[in-house]
Amino acid sequence: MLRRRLLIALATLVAALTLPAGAHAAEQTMKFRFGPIVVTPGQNDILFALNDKKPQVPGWITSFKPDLVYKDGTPTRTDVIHLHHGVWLKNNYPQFAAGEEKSIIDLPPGYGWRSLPSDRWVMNHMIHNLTPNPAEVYLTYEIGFIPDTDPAAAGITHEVQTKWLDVMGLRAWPVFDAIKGTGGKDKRFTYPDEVPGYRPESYPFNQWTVEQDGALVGTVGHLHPGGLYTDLRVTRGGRTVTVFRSEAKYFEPAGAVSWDVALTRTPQNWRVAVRKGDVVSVHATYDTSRASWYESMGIMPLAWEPGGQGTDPFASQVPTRGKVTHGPLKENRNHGGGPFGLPDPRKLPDGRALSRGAVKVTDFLYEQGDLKNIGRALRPPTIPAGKGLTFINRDAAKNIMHTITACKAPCNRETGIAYPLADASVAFDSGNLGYGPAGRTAAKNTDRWSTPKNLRPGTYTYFCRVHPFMRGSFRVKPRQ
Ligand SMILES: [Cu+2]
Repeated sequence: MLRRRLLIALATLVAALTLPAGAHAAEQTMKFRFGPIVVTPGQNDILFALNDKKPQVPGWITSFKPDLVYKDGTPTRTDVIHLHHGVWLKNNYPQFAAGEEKSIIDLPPGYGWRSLPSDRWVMNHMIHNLTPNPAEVYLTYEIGFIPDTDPAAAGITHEVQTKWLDVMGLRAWPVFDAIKGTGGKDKRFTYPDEVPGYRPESYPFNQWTVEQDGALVGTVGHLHPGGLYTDLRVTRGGRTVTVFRSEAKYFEPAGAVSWDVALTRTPQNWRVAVRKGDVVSVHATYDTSRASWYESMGIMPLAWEPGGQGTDPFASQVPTRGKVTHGPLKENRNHGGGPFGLPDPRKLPDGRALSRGAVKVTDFLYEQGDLKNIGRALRPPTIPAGKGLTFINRDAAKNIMHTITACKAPCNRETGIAYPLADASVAFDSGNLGYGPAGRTAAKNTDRWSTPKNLRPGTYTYFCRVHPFMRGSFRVKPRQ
């Protein structure tokens, strides 16, 4: 009798060791491909489309791994076409998201997102084509999935939901600018904390007031180049603690200036207990010592378990640091910045005087002062100090946007993911000149822009943020 009991106990122990409760031992990897998506050269719109590429039986999603590829499965080079962002919406709320950092999400054992065939999925994407050539691409994603019919489904005892935390709130185009030199002495600009006049009580967009007791189960940040980290904080009764910092670890040799980066995610044992009435907030910090970062983002989607258990962050320390979700990616290897053979515009003679008139932008070329022009059109057009130089984007009629963005002279080196940068000592930026659907676009909804009138005499170099191979210059002359 005793021997039999011992055997049962041993057998139970062995079972427990080989198949811990809730392990994802039985999960299937489901691969989905959304597309083809035709990306036009100036495309900078946010597109929404119904998405039936999802599990077709009831079950649990335990992990998510995104990518952006051509038809043959090769990832698109980041300096050619990049995934500005993709958001997988479920029943009108974001469930998963990805940017060019391509973070991999993986829930702890025993946790899952519920997935039902009746769920309505919508794909929201913004894919950025940095060249004048249209292309067809696909968004791919691998989902770890346990169908209800699998005995392992019984091991999922914690249902999580996604809670979207964005420094700008939930909106289609949640961006802010981090301008070179702002952010105090350390030249690190934190949004929204360092926005002049910021007060938490009058800026609710980056906050979530918890509706019921529960546990935060996991998160990873989303930042753009220049981003250093996103912080997740919990405020209760006037006290605030940071419960996680998702750090951008740059593989990029030039530092915090490109998409060659991975972000850290929460450790698998991270559980933060929050109470009804707690305020959870997200904050994004960018390095402004080297360049300006226009249209930046700061997002921290949370896996959240209503009613779940965790560590009270006001009573004991929770781990605030984690590990990156992947290593360097091959598609990021074209860094740019090498010699390229374009002229140094500071050494060119004056071009046309343009105190009246404008520089037209046609077929991806700045008509006066483009570094790829030949003859007189290559020379920097001039304006007298006190005047602005007007640019008109003629390509806007073809739904192609361009920008005029200051970069440090000579701004004539090879294009790559880390070059050119908006790194001029005098920063200016036109925004995206062109037209787009209201509220779902980066467009300024105008085709023209003038440079600031207070530029000192000298030669100014600029590039197009949408198509970084586009470079130009102009010259401010002293008043006679
Ligand atoms: Cu452009």
